[in-house]
Amino acid sequence: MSDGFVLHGSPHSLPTYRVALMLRLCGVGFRFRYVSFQRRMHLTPEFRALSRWGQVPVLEHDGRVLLQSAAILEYLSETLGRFGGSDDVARQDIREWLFWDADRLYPPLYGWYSVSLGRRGLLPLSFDDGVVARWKMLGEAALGILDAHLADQHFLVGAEPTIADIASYGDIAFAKLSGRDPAEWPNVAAWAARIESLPGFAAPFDLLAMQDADIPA
Ligand SMILES: N[C@@H](CCC(=O)N[C@@H](CS)C(=O)NCC(=O)O)C(=O)O
Repeated sequence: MSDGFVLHGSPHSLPTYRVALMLRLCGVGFRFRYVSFQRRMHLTPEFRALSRWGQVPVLEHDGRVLLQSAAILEYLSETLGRFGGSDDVARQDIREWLFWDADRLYPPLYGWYSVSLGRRGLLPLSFDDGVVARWKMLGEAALGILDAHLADQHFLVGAEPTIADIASYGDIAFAKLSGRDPAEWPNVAAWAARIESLPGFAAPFDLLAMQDADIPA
């Protein structure tokens, strides 16, 4: 049962995972359409007609084509009435965390995953030592900020989980897949465990595989 949602992406794609996790935590099934980077499926005219920047994730719903994982999370929270924050002040805070994530946390942590994909030979990726060192420094600095914020908060905004948590949790899940232990940032590790205990939670490769699938609610 797809509930009318079609998600195009890859299990190796952190932003794809965010959207899949949101759907899963909302108890919504979806059709998954695997886009293989190795087979360069993201460059085909068919895919470019869907995704103006040739990027995943793409979510199709109700005749609409939605891009950019954070914007998709906002769309889903409005459409499904979940994880959107309790009032306007909370919604503004959530948006600020989403933009901070896109600016400071996601880029270096996804860099860590790209380095690990290259080292494992899963994609033809290699990076200068200077770039790797900069991602390490920026990622650790951003995790330090997250850890300080979470010292006296159970979730990023307010007392309940929101799409800000789901977006940033995706970064932590992929940092783990890159071999980094969030225990280095104890408040981040405790927060990640709270998200992992939400009903319906699934880790990236438990949720998505490298093939098309109907993912049940
Ligand atoms: N800011 C975007 C990032 C999307 C993104 O970087 N997607 C990558 C895979 S994770 C992609 O499609 N890369 C292919 C390309 O850029 O050519 C989002 O959050 O959706």
